[in-house]
Formats: sequence, C-alpha cells, structure tokens
Amino acid sequence: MNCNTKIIWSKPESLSLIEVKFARIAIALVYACLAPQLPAGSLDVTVRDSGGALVANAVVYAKKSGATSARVPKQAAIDQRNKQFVPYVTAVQVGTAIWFPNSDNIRHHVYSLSPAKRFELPLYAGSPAAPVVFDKEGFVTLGCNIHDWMIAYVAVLPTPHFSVSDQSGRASLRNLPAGHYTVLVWQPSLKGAPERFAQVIDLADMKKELSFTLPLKPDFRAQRAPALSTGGYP
Ligand SMILES: [Cu+2]
Repeated sequence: MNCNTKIIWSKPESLSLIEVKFARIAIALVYACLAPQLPAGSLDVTVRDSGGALVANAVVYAKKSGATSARVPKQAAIDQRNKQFVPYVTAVQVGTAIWFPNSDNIRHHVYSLSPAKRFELPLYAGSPAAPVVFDKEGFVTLGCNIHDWMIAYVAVLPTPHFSVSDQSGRASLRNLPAGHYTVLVWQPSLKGAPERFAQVIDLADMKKELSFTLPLKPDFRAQRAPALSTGGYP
C-alpha cells in the first residue's frame, strides 16, 4: 500500500458528493497505513513416530485463538502420474478448489466416499472441465475405481496456516501473526484424533520450534502398480 497518499483538504461546504467519497477513501487509506502492523512469527515442527523415526506426509496446522480465518478462494492440483496420485497428501484451507489432471495415457476414475467430500469424476483422460471445491472441514480419502492401489489424502483445514512434513519429518509455518495458536498434526496413519496431541503456543515476533511424537498404524500401502504379467490391472 502506498502510504505517501497526500490528502488535499478544502472547506467541507465546497465539496461535492464524489469529492466527499474520495476524501473518505483517502482517510481510510491513511488509517490503514498508520494501523500497527502485528509482528509475524514462524514455527518449525518436527514429527516423529513412537519409535523415534521421522515422519513424512504429516499435516501440521495452526489455529489462531479468537480468529475466524477469512476464506480466500484458492486452487490446488492433485495429479495422476504413472497410476499414482501426486502428491500423496495435500493440505488446503476450506473452500479450496482442487483440479485433478490425469497425466497418464490411460483413463482414471477418481472418487471419495469421505463425509467431508463425497464426489466422483467418472473415467476420464486429460483434465476435467471443472475443479472439485472442498467446502467442508475434514480429512478426505481419494481412490480410483480402476486402480485399487491408487490412494491419496486431502486435509481440508479451517485455517490458512499449514504445512506438510517432508522426508526429514520437518514442516515450517511462516508469517504467523502474533497470538495464541493451537497446533495440530494429522497423518494418514495416525491412531486417534489430532486434538489428542494438540499443543497450545503463544507466538510473538519470533521463531519457535515444536516436536510431536505420534502413534502411527503400520503403512501397508502398495508402492507400485502390479505388473501386467502377474495378472494386474491395465
Ligand atoms: Cu486409475
């Protein structure tokens, strides 16, 4: 915002309605420029399982106390490549539209039976005509009707502050306005609800580090498609 806006004031009785409107906008801009800027903090989180191993694909999200986050229309994409969803875990804010492009040269049939978002995109190639809007908080499991091993997850969150942990179990949240936060972690293999392991922090203009240790179920995911020679699917 340009804070160098100059207001040329004249006697109120000489102002037309349009001039009054402009003067009001200019005053509002000056107030916005003078409003105290809340300092922003950052949060680095490490996620481990009960055995101490670093955990990837964990969704770390922070809910600010007393704040209802504005829903800013956003978009995301989950690709289908080599008969796998990419990425495996996607985190979005409630209201996000997700595209499901199919980069394979075969057709896929994407669906979800999860209460937070039930939908299906019947057999298709290329990109569907429209994205799917995830309009309800929750954790959504995606599958493909043709390829049973294809699975992916969408964490639909009530906050714009989130990150997914990498292979080193690290997730970073940046530019968090100062305040109290409840920090939660969800992972597809998590035993129990994220609230069970929540941590409350007070974040000011600083960098904070947190670690979470979560009980996880064994991950029996098939890592690749069965070979055609062994009677697999096309
Ligand atoms: Cu498929």
